[in-house]
Amino acid sequence: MDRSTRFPLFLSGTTTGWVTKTPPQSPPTRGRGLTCRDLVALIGAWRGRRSSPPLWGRWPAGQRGIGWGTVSFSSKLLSAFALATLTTLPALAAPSRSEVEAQFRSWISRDLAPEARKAGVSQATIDSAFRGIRLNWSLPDLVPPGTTPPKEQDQSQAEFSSPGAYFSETRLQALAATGRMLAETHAATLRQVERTYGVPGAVVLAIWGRETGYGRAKLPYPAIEVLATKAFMSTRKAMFRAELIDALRILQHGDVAPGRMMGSWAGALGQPQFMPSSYARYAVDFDGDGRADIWDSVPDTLGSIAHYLALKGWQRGRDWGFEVSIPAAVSCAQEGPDLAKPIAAWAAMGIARTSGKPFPAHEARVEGMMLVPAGRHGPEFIVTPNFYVLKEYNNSDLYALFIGNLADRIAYGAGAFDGGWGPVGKMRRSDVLAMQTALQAKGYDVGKADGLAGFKTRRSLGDWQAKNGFSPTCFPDEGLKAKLR
Ligand SMILES: [Ca+2]
Repeated sequence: MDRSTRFPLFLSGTTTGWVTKTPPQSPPTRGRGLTCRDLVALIGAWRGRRSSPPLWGRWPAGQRGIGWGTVSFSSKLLSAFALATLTTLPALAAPSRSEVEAQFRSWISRDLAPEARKAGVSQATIDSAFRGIRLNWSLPDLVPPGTTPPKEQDQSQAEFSSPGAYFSETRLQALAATGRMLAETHAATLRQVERTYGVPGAVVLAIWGRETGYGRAKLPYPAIEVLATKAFMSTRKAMFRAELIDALRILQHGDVAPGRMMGSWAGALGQPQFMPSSYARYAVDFDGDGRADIWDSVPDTLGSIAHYLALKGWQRGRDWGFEVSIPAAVSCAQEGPDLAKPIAAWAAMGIARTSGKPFPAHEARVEGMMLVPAGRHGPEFIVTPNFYVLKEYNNSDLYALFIGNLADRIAYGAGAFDGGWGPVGKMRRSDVLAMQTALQAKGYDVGKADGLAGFKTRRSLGDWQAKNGFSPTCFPDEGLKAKLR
């Protein structure tokens, strides 16, 4: 799968609000088992005498809601049916909000509570968790009883633009200034975090800054309110039900009081924005008070972010990547984690750092990957496997680059990338999708054809350009749209 396309990369709104964006831990991470690397990291954590809450593992997702997608009628049949019922039956009104609230109370006691008790949550914890909790009708993607789920929004007419908008210089400079200050304030903790988990303090700070403005952003909602509303009536009930049970287990464990368990509109918790299932695996008590408190403890927040990256495979001692300049004679169609080479081999092709410094000797010996997020229209990189670990926090090339750049600003006083983000013309996602479909018809692998330009789409475009006598740019643009059919 073309991993870089799983989340939209070019939404213009992604740089606004810290806690209103897509949560970093997507459902696919939920079921991941414990690997050898996890065990090594766990042992490392234990050796560092940092207690970790029990690895609860995966809780059965519970009964799934009705699969809306599996019910299909031909529109003719449907309208015939509708006509027949309209003439014979009185219209059924959807229940009122107060009726739905009553159904919600009954669902908590009769449906959810028994499952929570089976998961080890006491009735007293359930009662205190739901005290004063009502449905939050302002959340997105709700499907109240008696209504039909909204149609999936057609994204094809959305604008497809250059990734440059993601890297707001004003915002990056502000985050870097605060980050450098906090690097001094928390220097001792950050040193200990790096010793324990192998993740540089600047990288941990960068994620903390990106997610919640170093804990200064107000977390808008009680987590139980969001998770319960979504488990009761949303387009993804089963996923949120499992997250809600995990959240109740956090309360049962005593790590946080119900009133302090605040999160985002999507149910992501605390300063690192962990979903409850991620909290269960990755949150740590780094200040040693017996509770993994990612709401009010800075050491627990920093330790938990680093622990997350360590278990996802962060390689101690390695950088995230380097901005480079790729000579015109070297094809840009060599991207992807599946085309890794020793960094010395990339250097031998004439690829050099834009800073003018050589690649560090210990990096030159080991593998790196080409990354051209905007093809020849933007900055170019050789990244290390740690870049893909950053993407585990939020599956987007641009997110990982944002974190890497912010970390470099905090650690070394670096600035913006040297390469500018060039214009790619005015296009819509449907235009990119048309190019992807054309490439697929010619036998190229574009990953998921979704109107976004992940690395497989970029390199297949580059290969097609080279084969047809064009100089490869490895990125969709207006000029290519006309040529590639
Ligand atoms: Ca603690």
